[in-house]
Amino acid sequence: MTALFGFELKATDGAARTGVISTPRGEVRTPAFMPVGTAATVKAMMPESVRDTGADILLGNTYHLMLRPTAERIDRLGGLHRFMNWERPILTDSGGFQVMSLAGLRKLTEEGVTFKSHIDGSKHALTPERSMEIQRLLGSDIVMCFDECPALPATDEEVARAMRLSMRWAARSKEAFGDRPGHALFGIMQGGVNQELREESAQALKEIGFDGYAIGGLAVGEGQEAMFGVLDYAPGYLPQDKPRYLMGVGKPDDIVGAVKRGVDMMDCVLPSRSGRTGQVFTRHGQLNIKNARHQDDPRPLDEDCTCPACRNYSRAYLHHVFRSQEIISSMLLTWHNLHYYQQIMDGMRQAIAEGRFAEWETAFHKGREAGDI
Ligand code: PRF
Ligand code: ZN
Repeated sequence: MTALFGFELKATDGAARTGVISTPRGEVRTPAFMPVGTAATVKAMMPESVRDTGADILLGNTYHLMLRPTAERIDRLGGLHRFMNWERPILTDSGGFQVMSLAGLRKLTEEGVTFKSHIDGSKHALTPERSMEIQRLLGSDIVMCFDECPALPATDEEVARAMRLSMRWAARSKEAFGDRPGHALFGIMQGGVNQELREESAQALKEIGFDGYAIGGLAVGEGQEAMFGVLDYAPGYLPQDKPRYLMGVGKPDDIVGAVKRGVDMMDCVLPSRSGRTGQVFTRHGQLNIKNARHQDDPRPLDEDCTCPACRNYSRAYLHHVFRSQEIISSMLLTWHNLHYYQQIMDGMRQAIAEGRFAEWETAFHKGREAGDI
């Protein structure tokens, strides 16, 4: 029988890897960037447009969808893929991280977490078992373990306690997930910036055994240098033959640095959220379209970009629609940012396959030297 879920490593270049994740809903080329579709939509984008930017997979959120419209309703309507008209793979986060960052009045116990909805204040509970059930009802292709990501600043004791709780929850997540051919369950490493705790966490996850392994607990305020410090060793604690997913990262240079250190998948709201606040990422650097210096500028955001915003519109137009709070502003800027992120991923995949990642990285940094453009 052919494997319903699999990962094939195609090439490595230093620690960087390129490969393909296979699922019944299609392939995911790695390194992969997953646009965030929190509330069953990548905000301001049609799903077919998201696909046109080059995305193979989206991220959805247990926390948001369980509150509204509820997992049971999505299940009755045929699952998340049909509900949001995205038939390709979907990875869902497990909810714990969003509870800690968004919900009101939280209470954490060995069993799980109870909290109040940020939408209407209603009371809810999440446990590893309930998170697995919700992600099953959604029809998620890649399910994440239920974990606790401690908020910074945290002591080593606090980070160790959260990591060990997350490892017990990982075992319960695996038990509750059961055997679901065609669906994958990823473990999540915790341990902050402490190398011993990271190693202990990786060991615990490998003993349980997962289809892929995430690195959680980073990009929570420790800074890029500290994050890269952890990524210098953490991917090496994880199995070579399984995908590695760095959660919630990041800026373009974070993504490139993570791939260089052996990460295969990432997600971040930055390209889509920035599109709505006027922040634009290009190969030549960043700009904010609301800045007055764009108001008479007939040039596109990026002369070399093939996205619809760059092919058909001037900076002057984009400045105007942003200032006028026209909906097309969010649409065009989000499209451009997602397209740029996918271009970075494509460039890295090709460079790794051809053994020229270092040269690609040098050119990437050189292109951005101008800073604000
Ligand atoms: N755990 C989960 N989701 C996450 C994180 C985590 O540690 C992070 C940390 N950057 C983002 N999203 N479950
Ligand atoms: Zn563009």
